[in-house]
Amino acid sequence: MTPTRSRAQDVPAAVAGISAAVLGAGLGELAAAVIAPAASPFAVIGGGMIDIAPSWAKDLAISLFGTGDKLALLVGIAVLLLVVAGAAGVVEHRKAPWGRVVFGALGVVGAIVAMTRADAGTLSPVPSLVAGAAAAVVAALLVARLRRPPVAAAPATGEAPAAAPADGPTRRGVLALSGVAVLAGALAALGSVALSGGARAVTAVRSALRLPTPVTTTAVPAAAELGIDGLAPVLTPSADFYRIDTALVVPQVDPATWSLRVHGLVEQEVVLRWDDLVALPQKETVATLVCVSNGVGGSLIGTARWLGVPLRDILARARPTAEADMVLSRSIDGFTASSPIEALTDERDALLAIGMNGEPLPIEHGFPVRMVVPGLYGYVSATKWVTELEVTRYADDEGYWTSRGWSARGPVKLASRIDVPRAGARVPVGDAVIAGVAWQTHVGVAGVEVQIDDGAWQPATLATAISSDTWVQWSLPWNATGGDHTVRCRAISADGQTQTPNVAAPAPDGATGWDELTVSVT
Ligand SMILES: Nc1nc2c(c(=O)[nH]1)N[C@H]1C(S)=C(S)[C@@H](COP(=O)(O)O)O[C@H]1N2
Ligand SMILES: [Mo]
Repeated sequence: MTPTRSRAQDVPAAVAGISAAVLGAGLGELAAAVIAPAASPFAVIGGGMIDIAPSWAKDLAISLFGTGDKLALLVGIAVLLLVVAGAAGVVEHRKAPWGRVVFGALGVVGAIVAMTRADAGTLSPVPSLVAGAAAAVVAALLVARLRRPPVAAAPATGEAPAAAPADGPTRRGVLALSGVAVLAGALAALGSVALSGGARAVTAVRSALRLPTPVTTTAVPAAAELGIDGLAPVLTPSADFYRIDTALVVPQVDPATWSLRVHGLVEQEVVLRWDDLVALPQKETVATLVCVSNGVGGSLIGTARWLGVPLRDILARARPTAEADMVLSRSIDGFTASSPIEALTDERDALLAIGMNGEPLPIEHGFPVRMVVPGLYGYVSATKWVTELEVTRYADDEGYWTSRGWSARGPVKLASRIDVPRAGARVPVGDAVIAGVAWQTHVGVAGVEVQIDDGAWQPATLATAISSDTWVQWSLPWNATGGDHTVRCRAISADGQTQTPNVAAPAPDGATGWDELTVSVT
């Protein structure tokens, strides 16, 4: 080992590797923003990781970070990348050109993943290749400088060059250049944000849209809202509506280019464009959407007004054949959901929705078109950014989550939640109220019972239900006595079932068990 490659230079070599990675990543994001927004290196690597991650890892991510799971993933990828980049810098210094090779290989892996994404185009590999190549070149240049003897110390004779002192001008020069690379990378990343033109264009199209007037609407009775402080409002504002999907970058779909293809086991293949869809008779309904990952007492549930065309009208045009028992809906980003065909063709308001709470669908909730099916968990029914309905059979195909171990059919289970008081709250002695929501969408809720400590189950008062497709609020007055109390609730469905106390995890087909909390009355 020559003295110039001593360990003393490991730190600047690692810094050089990290700054090369920052510059490469920034340039990769910038390239993506300009030529292929869906192929941002971070988005494709993260998307690939989401698709290959085992379900337990996803459950863990959702339980740890909730709807911040995607941000957590991106931060995790960034940290991992910086660690690998630091190591690659050291390797480049000790065993050139292997550090460069690591950066190049990362770029190639990103490019391959980008090409395998559902929304890949011809330019998809380019951003990752740009990132890898830029990082490799910058790392090589910076690390090579570390080996250069300081100009002033250049040997006059033919001896081996003297080692650069650990804090000599060479090291300082490399650190300064690394700083410049990091700054340039950060500027490129900022530029990529400013340039994400696709997102701005679709946002503008969405704001300019006028929704058609519905032919029928669902009334929301005033008595559906109990108006209790801390109780989830019966209609969830769009801004507060939970969001769950596998999309790291929200798909940007322009209605002008959107189309829906209905094919498979049908007598007549149908292609519907935006203008065709808005010309059809629209229905406005109110429905509760709930995620199969919603744990007991969880908040992955919301209720909205949805505007759209009944899916049975769309399917009727294609005339499914008798052997079909499933519709596999597909999103522009490759997500698929397997819905039982009867849930899309029976009397229920299963919608191909274009509106949410009186506005076009928010982009993250599926703009311009999504599905909403009362009675089924979102993962088997609520496809956002939907572009394809394939009429098929459960024996022949499966949805995104089914291939990852979740059940093929996902009817919503009977559940109830306590919103008031909050768990761990301090309640003053005297008149209090216990309140919450209960649901089994498309079945309906007939009652809710509350138990305090080991007392008798007491019937709560139900608010007026909007319909059997929505959750219902409930409340019970409580004369709170001093001390710690356990409060639990259970629902009774419109078909006479009592919510089971048996505890089940969300996987594979939805959580069960009673919601329970402890409050101290003082
Ligand atoms: N394209 C697409 N649609 C999707 C998903 C997805 O990952 N991608 N997730 C589904 C799941 S699991 C749920 S619970 C609902 C959530 O809809 P929301 O985000 O509008 O609340 O969307 C469904 N539709
Ligand atoms: Mo979900």
